[in-house]
Parts: sequence; structure tokens; C-alpha cells
Amino acid sequence: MINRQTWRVAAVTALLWLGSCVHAQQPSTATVTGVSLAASATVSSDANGLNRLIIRFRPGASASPGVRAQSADADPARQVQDLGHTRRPPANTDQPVELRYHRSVAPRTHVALTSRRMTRVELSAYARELAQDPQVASAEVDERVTAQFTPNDPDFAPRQWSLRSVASGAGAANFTAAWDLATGAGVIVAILDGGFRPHADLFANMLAGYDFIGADPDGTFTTANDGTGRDSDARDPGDWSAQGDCAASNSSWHGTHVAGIVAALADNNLGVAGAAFNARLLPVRVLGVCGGYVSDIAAGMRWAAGLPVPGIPANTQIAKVLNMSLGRPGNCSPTFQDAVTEVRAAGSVIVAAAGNDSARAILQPANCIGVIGVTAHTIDGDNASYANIGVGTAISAPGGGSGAQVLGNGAPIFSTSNTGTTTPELDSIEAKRGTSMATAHVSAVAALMFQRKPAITPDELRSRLLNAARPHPAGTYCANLFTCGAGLLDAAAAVNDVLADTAPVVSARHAPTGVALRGTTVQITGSDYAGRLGLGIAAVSWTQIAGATVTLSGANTRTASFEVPASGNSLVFRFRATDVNGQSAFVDLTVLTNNTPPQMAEIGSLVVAEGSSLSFTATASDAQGDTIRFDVSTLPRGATFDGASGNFVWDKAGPVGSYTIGITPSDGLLSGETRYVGITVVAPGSGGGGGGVSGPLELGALALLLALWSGKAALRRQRRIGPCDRVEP
Ligand SMILES: [Ca+2]
Ligand SMILES: [Ca+2]
Ligand SMILES: [Ca+2]
Repeated sequence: MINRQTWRVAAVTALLWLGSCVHAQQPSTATVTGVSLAASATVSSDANGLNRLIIRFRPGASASPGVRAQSADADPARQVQDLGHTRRPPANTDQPVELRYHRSVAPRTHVALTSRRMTRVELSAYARELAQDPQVASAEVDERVTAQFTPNDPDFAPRQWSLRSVASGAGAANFTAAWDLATGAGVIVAILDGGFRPHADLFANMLAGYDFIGADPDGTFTTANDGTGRDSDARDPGDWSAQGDCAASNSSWHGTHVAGIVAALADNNLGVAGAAFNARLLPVRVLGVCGGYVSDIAAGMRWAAGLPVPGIPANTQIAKVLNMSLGRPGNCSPTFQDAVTEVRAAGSVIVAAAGNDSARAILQPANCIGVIGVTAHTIDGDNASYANIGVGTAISAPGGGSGAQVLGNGAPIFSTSNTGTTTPELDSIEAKRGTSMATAHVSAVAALMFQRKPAITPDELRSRLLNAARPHPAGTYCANLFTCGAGLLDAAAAVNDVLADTAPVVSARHAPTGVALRGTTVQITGSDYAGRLGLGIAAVSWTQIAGATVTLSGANTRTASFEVPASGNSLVFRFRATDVNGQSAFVDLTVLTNNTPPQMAEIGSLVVAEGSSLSFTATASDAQGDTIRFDVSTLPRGATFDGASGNFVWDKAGPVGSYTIGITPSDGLLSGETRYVGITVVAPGSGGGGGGVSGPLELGALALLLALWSGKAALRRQRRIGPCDRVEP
């Protein structure tokens, strides 16, 4: 163990030593505090101003107009100086700036210094101006490269693929490159979840939170499981349950796991590294046994953001980021939407999980207007097999597991947990997979962004976060789907987007707000501003990207309008703003029409003889006539199910036994109630009907059991919100 750690320190030293060649740091001081040194060096050089540019001249470019050099022998000093005379910085023209040659990188590529130091914004603008010159192929700020911080936590290197660069997998979120710029310092992230354990790799980052779980309607504390109602103790007593309102399960320690992804202690030679390891965590306990209530969760959201909740002491440790790795099916409840709107108005952002039902509709509150809804992808960057996608998904982040298209190795997400199966026992590091885990990664990036720009608004953060996402990789499930969000989370790109501030910032609204009524006119309005270069927006546009086609009036202005069509459940429009430099950003706006989920017909219980074939077709109706798609769970081996037609085929049923499959209809926005189909495979000749299908009455007991189960599941969906993870088997 000691040998291994010694080797790790040596490796980090070597990396920083290499880095020191670039930015002249003493390796002896860089070894221990690599991250703070790298970050502070970047800040101080910015503060003093920047003056280095790399200019690549085109072949044949010459020092003097009219003289065409035939080789790369043009005098670079003269070439650079002349360029400086013809191209001036766009701003502050009253302060003359000279360009002078510094050194060469390649025959036509030279480092030039400006006579005056500039801010990053000014120098970037000047580089753009230089690049406009016909003699110049490219011009860029000569950026400082720093050694990338590698924490010494023993689980970091072997397990935490999601935090590393794409060299670790196309789905990695590139936190290591971001850590030289931000680590979440000074930012509070609220974890609305099951509470926390005082894990040794987590506790130092924990603030005193609050337990929002009140008594159950019958006056007991079954949900809370701590014998008390709302109080200042946000510790997690365990959420194990016997078969009851929900399926029997061991304690999940879900809140502790999610919190560790965001801000476990890093570089402490223990466990994992958090993605925003210098952020502080505010535990807001809202999930207990079998989940939690919308009312408690909404109260916890308000409290976390510093808004008053009657009967609860005011929270002075205001969270700028609310992590909500939880959800339930259905339209965003008015209670949730009100909380979301108020929290955003107070300046905090809300990140929520799309859900793990393999469905084509995302859960609430992820689907509430203003929430950053997060689906999950695998190490390969493919949408995870369990992850919900659908209208309202903003972005995808690492959740682990197998892919919908690319099976992959199933690599999970490791984080802080506990060994107890019921009550808490020992600290541990455990693997989970889910959109819960993906959500925590996005919350961490939001914390990094807040650190570098504390005044960033929820709209700007969303715009930059999505603008910085990497495209879904070719060949993955989401490659050509708009319902998977903007792309894959990229922490370094998002922080750099905040710092460079060159991309436009966009947001969009519709009026009237809420559900759009058929036949009425709805206005959609985009807001935009150019980055700090201040060169202005050149063009804006509205286009429709999904839903029944409408005619847009004013599509090339900020406010467009359309008439709500008679069919379809949602319309999605894209607002794009392009600045005079050609940089653009877009935001997708979803307008929901009054919609109800599809209703699937009961199929009941079926009996088939082993080796015979069994087939049936799921059918469902939708009040709006929406296209219905079916998602299936626990398909028996060898059986197939077509989600578009609802056709189930099992050519050679077997082996003998009982099987249950769940089928969930979706209209692309809302999922209907899951129907369970019981299939009993019997030995041939034992009364199974020789391959035929028996009626439900022949297996009355089984049908009754299934009905009870279905009823219990429906009860849970009505009452409770569940976490969005899957425990590693
Ligand atoms: Ca309590
Ligand atoms: Ca650690
Ligand atoms: Ca519908």
C-alpha cells in the first residue's frame, strides 16, 4: 500500500515536472499543491494581462504588400510588425498597440507579443481581428498550459473514468482539465435526497442541512424512518423496506452516494475524488422509505435556495445548485413548477434526473420548465440502456452501465456509501448506475461554473453548459435524436465557456405560460446577448424541430408566434442567435399542449406449453391521437418485442416457469401506466393448451397476485417520488 502511494506521488511529480518546462514552476513546490498552484497561476497571469499571440501566416505571405515570397524565408520580424500596423485591436484604438516578433514555432508560425498587456477578452478580440487579414491563416492567444491535477485518491485512477478526459472513454466528462480552472470552491450544492452518512471521505465538505420528511398521513414516521418529523438532523437512518408500499429492498445510501459524486474529498489518499471537490454540500433530506412526498421535496427546494418555509429556520447557507436525483412519471406538478420558478428567480439552478425506466418520456421535476433535465450515458458515450429520454432533456452525463446501442463493459459510477443493509454500519465505496449519478456530475459542473462567475444567472449557466456539450458520438443511440438534449457533458469546455465568454448567451420563453390550448396563438420569445467581445448579435432565428408542423410568423425576429394545432402533444422550437463573428448558440423551447398519457389495454395472464410459440400485441389509446410507443421490461430470454407495433413474439417458450413482463405505453412525452403480463410456461401435455393461449381465469391466483402488484406499483407512483439509481448487483 505504501509502495503504491509512493509510486503515485512520484508519478504526479513527474507530470508536474514536465509541466514546469512550460510554465516554469519549481517541481518541489508544485508536487503537493498542484491544483491550487495551477489555478492561481492562471488567475494571476490574467490579472496582469496577456500579451502573447501565435500567428500562422499563409503560404506566400510576404512582409510587404505586392512582394510575393516564394518560400518561407520572409523575414518574420518584419512580417509580424507589418501585420501589427495594418490590423489594430478593435477596441481602445486610442491606446496604440505594436506587434513584435518573439520567436518561431514553425517556418510560417510565429509567437508575437503585443506592446501592451490586454485582458483575455481584448486579446481574443485582437486575435480574431488578425485572423481576418488575408495573409494570416490563423491567430490565437498563446495560452498557458498547466499540468493537469491528478488526485491521489486510490479509487480515482482505476475506477473514476467519468471524471477523466475522453482518453478514458468517449463518455468521460473531462473534469481533470477543468480542475486547473475551478474546483467548486465557495459554492454550495444542495443534495435533495435521502440524507447523508458522515463518511470519512465526505464529511468535511458537509454543511448542516435539514430533514424535511414529515409524518405520514396516519401519524407514523414510516417514510421518515427516524422516529421524528421535520428537524435539523439530515442524517440518513437507512431506507430499507419490507414488501409493502414498494418492493422490498436494502438501504440504498443514495444521498451519500450522490453527494460523494459531487464533492467527496479529493487528494486525501482515501476513497474517491468528488467532481467539484472543493464545493460544500447542503444535505436536504426529502426521501425516506419508499421515496418521499412532492410537498416535502418542494419545501426542501425552497429552503435550500434561501426562500422562507413556514416553521423552518431560515437557511443562510444558500445553495446555488440544487441536485435532484429523484423523480416520478407525469407532467410537472404545479407545486414543483412553482418551486422551480421561485428558486430560479432567486438565482439558483436546479438539476434533475430523467429517470431509469428506459422510457421515452422523462420524469418530473426534470420535465419542469427551467430545470436542467439529465439523461445518462455509458463510458462509451452511448445512452444508457435504463435511461429515460424525451422532450425536456437538456443534456446527458455519465451514469454508467450498458448502452442502448453499444453494449460496452457496463462500467458503473463509484462513490461514497455504507455497508449496512438496514441501519448504518461502515463507510464504503460502492458502484451504482443511473440518471441519479449522471445528475450529480452536471451539478458538479454547475458548481465549477458558479465559482468562476458567481453572478451567472440560471439562464446563462444553462446556455453555456449546453453550448459546451460535446455532440452525441456517431453510432450511438442519441446521435440523431433531439430528445437526448444538447450532447455529452464536458466540464472543461463549460468552465472555459464561462471564462472566454465569447459564445452568445440565449434563453427562450413562451406566452401565455403553461399548457398551450389548441386553436390559440402562442408567442415564443428568444433573449440573447453577445459575449463580452461586445460586437453584437448579427442574426436570430426560430425554427421548429419537433411536433405537428405549424406556421411560424416572425421566424427571423426575437418574437415569433404560431397557432396551436389540433393534434400532437408537444412542439419544440429552436432559437438561435449568431454574433458578428459567426459564433452562435441555440436553445430549444418546448411548448406543451394539453395532453394525457396513453392507456394500455390489459392483457392479463397467458399460459403456453414449453417449446411452443406465444405471441400477442399490446394496444393502447391516446386521447390526443399521439403516436404510441411501448417500452418493455424483463423480456424472457429468446422473446422479442417491437416497441412501435407492440408485437410480442416468443418462438420457443421456455424453460418451464413463471415470467412477468412489464409494458409501458408512451406518447413521447408522457408514459401511461405499466401493464404487467404474466406468462406461465408449462410442460407439454400438462394442460397448457398445446401452444395455445389460455384465458386469464385459468390462472386465477396468478392473475390476482399480478393485479395486487400492479395496484401497489400504481399506488407508489401516485404518492411517492423515488431515487433515480440502480444499485450494482
Ligand atoms: Ca426527522
Ligand atoms: Ca477522497
Ligand atoms: Ca397524449
